[in-house]
Amino acid sequence: MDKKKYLITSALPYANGYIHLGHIAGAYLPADIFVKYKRLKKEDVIFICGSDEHGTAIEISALKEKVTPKEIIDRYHFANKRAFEELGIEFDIYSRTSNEIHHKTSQEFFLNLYNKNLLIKKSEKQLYSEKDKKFLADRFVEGTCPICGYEEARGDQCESCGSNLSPLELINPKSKISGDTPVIKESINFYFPLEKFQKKLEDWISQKTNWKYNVKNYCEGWFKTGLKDRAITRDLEWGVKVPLEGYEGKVIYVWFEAPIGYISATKELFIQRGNPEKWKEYWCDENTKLIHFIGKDNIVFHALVFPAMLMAHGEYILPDNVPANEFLNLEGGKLSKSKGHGILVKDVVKEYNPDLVRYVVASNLPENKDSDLSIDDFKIKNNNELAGILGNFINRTVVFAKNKFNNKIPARQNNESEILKTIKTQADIIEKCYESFRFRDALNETMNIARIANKFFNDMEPWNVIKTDVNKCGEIINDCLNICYSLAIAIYPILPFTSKKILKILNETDTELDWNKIGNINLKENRELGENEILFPQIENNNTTEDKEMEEEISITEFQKIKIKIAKVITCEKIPNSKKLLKLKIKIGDKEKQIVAGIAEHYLPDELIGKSIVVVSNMKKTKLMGIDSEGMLLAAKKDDKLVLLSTDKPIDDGADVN
Ligand code: B3M
Ligand code: ZN
Repeated sequence: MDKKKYLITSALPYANGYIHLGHIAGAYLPADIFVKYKRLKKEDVIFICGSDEHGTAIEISALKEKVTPKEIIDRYHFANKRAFEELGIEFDIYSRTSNEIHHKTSQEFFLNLYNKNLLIKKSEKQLYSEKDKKFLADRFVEGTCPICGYEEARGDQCESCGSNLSPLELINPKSKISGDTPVIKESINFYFPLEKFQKKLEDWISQKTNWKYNVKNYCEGWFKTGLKDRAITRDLEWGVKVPLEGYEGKVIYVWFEAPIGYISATKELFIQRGNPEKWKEYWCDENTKLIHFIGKDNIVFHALVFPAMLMAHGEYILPDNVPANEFLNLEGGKLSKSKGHGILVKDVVKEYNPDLVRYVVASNLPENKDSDLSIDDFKIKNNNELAGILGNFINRTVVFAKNKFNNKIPARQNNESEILKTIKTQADIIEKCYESFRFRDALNETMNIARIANKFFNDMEPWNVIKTDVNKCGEIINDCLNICYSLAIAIYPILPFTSKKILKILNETDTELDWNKIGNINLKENRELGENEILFPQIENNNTTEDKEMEEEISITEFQKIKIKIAKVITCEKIPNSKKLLKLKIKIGDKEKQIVAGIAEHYLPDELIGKSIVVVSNMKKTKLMGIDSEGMLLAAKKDDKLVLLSTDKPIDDGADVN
């Protein structure tokens, strides 16, 4: 039999908002932890994600901001891609559903079902605006609620009385685009025959003995009510066009094409890797386990609708598991971007070590029920657990080796170690947690390695043993250092950045970690250790943003110390291995200087050559990535936007800015 493969997906976030910790807890961190664990187990695994860039929500955001949908999706796609990276979430690909390959793949999928006569055509009355020249989808109309009389009810729902509505029920409907009064017009749309698949789905899910209770239970609820056919095309502009003549002005419904995005992204990944046919080894091979990580609001699409689509298509595997999570609440209220009180990833990583963020979220994962995250958790978990237990063990071991064994790994007499055997058993326990998607338990059992290790250190009293038996003490410290290495492996799925730091402290050059080495004697004797580092500095108080925004006032003399001048860019180039930095040669009057600036994500080198910019010219020389920088350029920054300051009329370089 071929080796098992894993195809892991995380829900494709809509590219109309920033990723927050509620998203991370639902679909991204658990998936990343699982993938990292599988990579340590040397399994064949690919991890797929990308932006979901269609749907009315995106069109509405564009309308509100008076920009094109393209502008919206570009803004959030790149911002979210970066946020995931900053949190150490490593997809093999973070694609986008606006890519051509996705449009093609979705259209092929649609045609496959159409050609098998599986799709149902239905003509329905809809609101049409002559002025906007389009049918108005639910969210594009507003009118008076027929139930409560609220005047700004949406086409799908009245926000005042909560009633579900259809656009045709609204009294005095108006287009949200132009205010035009729409007329009723017939339109033909396609339906997917979900009802027909109920029996097949029920049989399939009944065999899934390892699915989470909440997911199965939810599906059973749907079966009880009875599955209904679903419209899979819409009268909209923005989206994947219906690939049939006579259906111009219609797109495939976003929830039909978005999950196909998992397939398109896999295709794209292997095109990038120069092996364009290899995606089939994942999608068309029964040895592949397809696992969808999602939040509970997406269960119906991943556990019922998409599997039914895959059954109808016939050439693809079905999901092996859909380990959906519940919701993560923040201080009692739901962490949702629509309510606007979530903690955004892009902000939280500026405040805290990304591993602390991963740890706090992982220990609060809403695996079986909604869970609650409190802001105090960052401080408490950092100080009491990460610093107090994990950091403490690494630090006391390394400091002991440094002070008493010349910063070297002391020799051992004996190749058996009881304590390492205990650690190995602990690894087996953690493995079972991962295999059954119990990540909170996995975290706790991982921390138990550090707890066991601290107890060992206390019980063995190396500080006393050294007085009478240096060799025995060396053996204890050798055990402890090997536990540090085991910890670097065991924590990697949850705390990848800290894992790397531990390897550096141990001066371990073999960074290719292997889960099966946990509890082994891995470290070479007598080798020198690296430099110690405090892994989790204590957090004293959670600074509130208000504190930070308090501006300190300065005097004119203080301001005059800063020399700001106009400079001309002579040359500009990227700095190898740096995403952010550009190296510029600038001319300020008769002086030339070199500066390094963190603007590579916003400007191409060629764009800058010849430009006049504003710089602080009397900065102390400093080094960035080993390169001298003798000044600082001025730029304005808000959220993810950065623009260079310039003058409104040309002026010679060297001019003073006061
Ligand atoms: N974009 C919904 C969401 O972000 C949707 C998921 C698509 S997964 C194929 O919650
Ligand atoms: Zn109402």
